[in-house]
Amino acid sequence: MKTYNDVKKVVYAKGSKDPFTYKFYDPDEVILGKPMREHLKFALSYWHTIDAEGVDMFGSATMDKSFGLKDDPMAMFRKKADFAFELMDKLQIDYYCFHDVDIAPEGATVAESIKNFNEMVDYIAVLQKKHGKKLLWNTANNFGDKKFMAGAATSPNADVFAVAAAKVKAGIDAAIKLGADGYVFWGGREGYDTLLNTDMALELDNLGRFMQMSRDYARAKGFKGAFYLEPKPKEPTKHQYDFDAATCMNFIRTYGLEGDFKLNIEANHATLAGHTFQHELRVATVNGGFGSIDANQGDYLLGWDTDQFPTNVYETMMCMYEVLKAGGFTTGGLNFDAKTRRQSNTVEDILLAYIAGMDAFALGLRLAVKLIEDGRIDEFVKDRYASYSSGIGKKIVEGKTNLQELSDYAMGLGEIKVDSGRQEYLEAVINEIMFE
Ligand code: XUL
Ligand code: CO
Repeated sequence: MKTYNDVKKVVYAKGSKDPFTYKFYDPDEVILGKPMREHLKFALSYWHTIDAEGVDMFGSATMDKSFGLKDDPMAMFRKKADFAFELMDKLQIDYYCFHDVDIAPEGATVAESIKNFNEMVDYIAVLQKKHGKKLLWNTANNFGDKKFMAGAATSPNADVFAVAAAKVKAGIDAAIKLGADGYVFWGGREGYDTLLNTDMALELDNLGRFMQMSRDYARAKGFKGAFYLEPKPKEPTKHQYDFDAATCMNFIRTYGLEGDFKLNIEANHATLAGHTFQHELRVATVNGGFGSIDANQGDYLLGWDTDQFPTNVYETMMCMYEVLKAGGFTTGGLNFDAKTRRQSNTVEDILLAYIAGMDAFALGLRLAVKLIEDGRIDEFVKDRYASYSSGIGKKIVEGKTNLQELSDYAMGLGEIKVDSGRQEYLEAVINEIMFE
């Protein structure tokens, strides 16, 4: 097999046996009037790709991403940034995403950390321009440090709330400087482990205030991008306030954040919440919250967030079906919130993992288009609700009837026959589309 250095650029080569080629992703191929790269808007996740070294609960690092520069953290993070942009070039990835702590070393104080962060933002701004890349979104890691053990905006300690605010302010300043399309809030420890020590009402209101202040600051400074809440039901806290898409939409409305806030839906978070990925995307769309996606997959036999590269084509197809139905991405995209397995510990594995994920989504897009063009599924759903297009059904959806009229109408009905849902037939249609 080739080595990392042998691979200059991963290109589309249908049918090739070279592992370092795309078999389904042809970035400039136009599908439904748009190049694939614009449909898919792939992003590299800095934390998994550039920083994570394979540490797990039971064992130490299996990869070394320090470039031999552990003694000079700023130099190390500059090298990491060079590596990130080199990887994006090789993989033809146009976007990237990061947390503040992913791109710069933390200092002894908050002020020192933010100084390091700002310095690295300037460094990345130059690279971004040179390589022609864009920041899909950034965010603050307000969950890793021990001061965040009881939450950030939902911490019982107001000083922690202030530190979290300072980090988000610096992140928004960076988003503006780098021209980010979005800014993400994932409430890593915004939740609780036991209600015995928790004032839920105050915590939720504080979280709402935190989002309002962030939005107001960003808009006043001219940030035009989208804000996203990223739902996740648990891990690290037992119960997170951003549980799932429906819960987040309720939060957005309760605190008057509509219009500014949408959702960043992650596949593995959906399944942790007991939903399918497709369900979470549909809930986001029907509530006006479709925004961006963290592309990965979990393991149905494991109960945690394994953040695997997505290779399940059924899932990527149904995801892209939802994306197309939602009108495609505007500010959002597909961020690979995914890491190579602990045993896939070479630099070549990073390329192979992205290739696998990108090809799975390219295939998903091609199949979703086929599904839509085939039309049988959409037609079936349309017919299934035909009773709402005329007569009493039409009156119901147009709000032109009432309980009395409906009752009078129902009294005149004889036996009612509800048509078959035809689930098995529809599932067979999907197999036909996928494998014919
Ligand atoms: C954690 C997770 C985060 C967010 C950003 O499960 O998904 O990486 O995407 O903080
Ligand atoms: Co995520």
